[in-house]
Amino acid sequence: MKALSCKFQTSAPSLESCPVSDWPEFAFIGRSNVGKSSLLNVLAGTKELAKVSATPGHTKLINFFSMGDAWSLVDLPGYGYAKGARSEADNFQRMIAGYLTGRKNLARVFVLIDSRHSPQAIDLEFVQWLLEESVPFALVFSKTDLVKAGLLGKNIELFQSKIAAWCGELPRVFTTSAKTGNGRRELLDAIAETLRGLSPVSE
Ligand SMILES: Nc1nc2c(ncn2[C@@H]2O[C@H](COP(=O)(O)OP(=O)(O)O)[C@@H](O)[C@H]2O)c(=O)[nH]1
Ligand SMILES: [Mg+2]
Repeated sequence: MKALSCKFQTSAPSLESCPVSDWPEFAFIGRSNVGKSSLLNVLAGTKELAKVSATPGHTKLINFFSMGDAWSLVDLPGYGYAKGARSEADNFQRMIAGYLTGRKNLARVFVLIDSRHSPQAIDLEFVQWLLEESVPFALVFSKTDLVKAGLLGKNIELFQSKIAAWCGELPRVFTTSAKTGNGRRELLDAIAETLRGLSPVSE
């Protein structure tokens, strides 16, 4: 896949205010600090993504970026920090759930998991919810440069064994490092593959 032009499109506080679009969307989510902004930068080959994503106000919104005038990369707010009032946390969940279950052109969700840790309850709960709602997703084990290959493999296996009972087929797994660029090609290839699968077949 050649270099793509990545442009910030817009931010939305709810499903209702998301832009009307036919472009397939690939959404990224994970707990705060998992390395989402860093990975999105590496994927897009730009600093713009992380800059927007880190701007106060934008961090709690759904941020849309156009990729090469063909698909969109969607940066969802990080889960896991239930700071603030209860009603604020509820609103936040509603926004994420609304987008993930209601967005017609959502092609796939990538759930980032910190590869240094054994399975965390909050990630497992989120993955269980995605499975219950039949939202198509893949797992992305991030920050692989910080973990030895043996432990990485063990943490992936542990995570898979925890979720196996909830799914017929295990979700696809990617490993990435924003530091070394590991996994960038595989993720972009998977996106390209999904896009090809979505395109109308021409005779
Ligand atoms: N060594 C290493 N550090 C990373 C990697 N990805 C992110 N970080 C660091 O982890 C911290 C959180 O990253 P960030 O991308 O802001 O996480 P976000 O909150 O999920 O957007 C920052 O200090 C990053 O420099 C990675 O792949 N390798
Ligand atoms: Mg971030």
